[in-house]
Amino acid sequence: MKRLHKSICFLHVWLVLTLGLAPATLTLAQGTIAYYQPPQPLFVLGRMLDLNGDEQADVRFYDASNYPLVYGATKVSGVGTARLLVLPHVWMADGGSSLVPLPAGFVVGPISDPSLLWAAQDAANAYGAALLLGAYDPETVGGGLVPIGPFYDMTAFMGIHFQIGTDWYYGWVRIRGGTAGPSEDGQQFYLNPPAWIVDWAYETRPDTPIFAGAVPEPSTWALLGAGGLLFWWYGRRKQTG
Ligand SMILES: [Ca+2]
Repeated sequence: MKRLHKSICFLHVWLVLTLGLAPATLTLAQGTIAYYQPPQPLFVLGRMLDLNGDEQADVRFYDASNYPLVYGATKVSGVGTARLLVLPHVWMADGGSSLVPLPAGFVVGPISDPSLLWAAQDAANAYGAALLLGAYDPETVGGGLVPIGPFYDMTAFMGIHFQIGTDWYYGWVRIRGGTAGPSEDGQQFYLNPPAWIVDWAYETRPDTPIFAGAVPEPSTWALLGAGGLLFWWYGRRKQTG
C-alpha cells in the first residue's frame, strides 16, 4: 500500500514536472510546429515574408509614410487570402487598424474578443492595413518626435492565419520594433523607425491553434526522456527491491 502510494506520488510529481514546466511545448510542439529563424533578423521595410517556403508570400511590410515626411509609418498586410490579427480603429473615420502585439503564450487561433479581428488585405474600412510602428513630428517648438504604433521600441508576436493550398494554418511572427531618430552609426535618421523579423513558426496541422512563441523544443523531449527513464528505473527497482 505504501509502495502504491509512493508510486502515485511519483507519477504525480512527474506529471507536474513535465506538464508544469512546459505547458506550451507539451501541448503544441509535438513535432507539428514548423519553425524558422534566419541567420540575421530581417529588416522589414519592403519585405514580403513567406512563412512556409512555398514561394507564395504570406505577409508584406510596407512604407506608409506621408511625404513630405512629417509622419513616418510602417504597415503590414496579409498577402492573398492571409489574415492578420488586428485591432480595428473603429473610432477613426478612415478606418485602418493596428497589428496586435501578442505576448508569448497567447493562443493564436479562433478569437472570442469582439474588439479584435482576423483581417485580410481587402477587409472593409482598411482594417487589413495594420500599423506596425511609426513616428511623427508635431512641429511644435521644442517638441520631440511622437512615437506611434504597437511595436514601437518593443518586441512582440503577430498572429497570422494563412492558407497552404486549400487548408488554413495558424502561425506567429516575432517582430522587434526600433525607435525613431538617428541610427546607431549616425548615418541615417529614422522618422519611420526600423523593425526586424526575428523568427516565425506555424502549426502544420490545419485549423490548429499555436501558442505565440511556441517552437519544437528539444529540451522538452529531453525532459520527457529523463522522466520516462526515471519511471523505468523506479519500476525496475520495485521489481528487484
Ligand atoms: Ca507561403
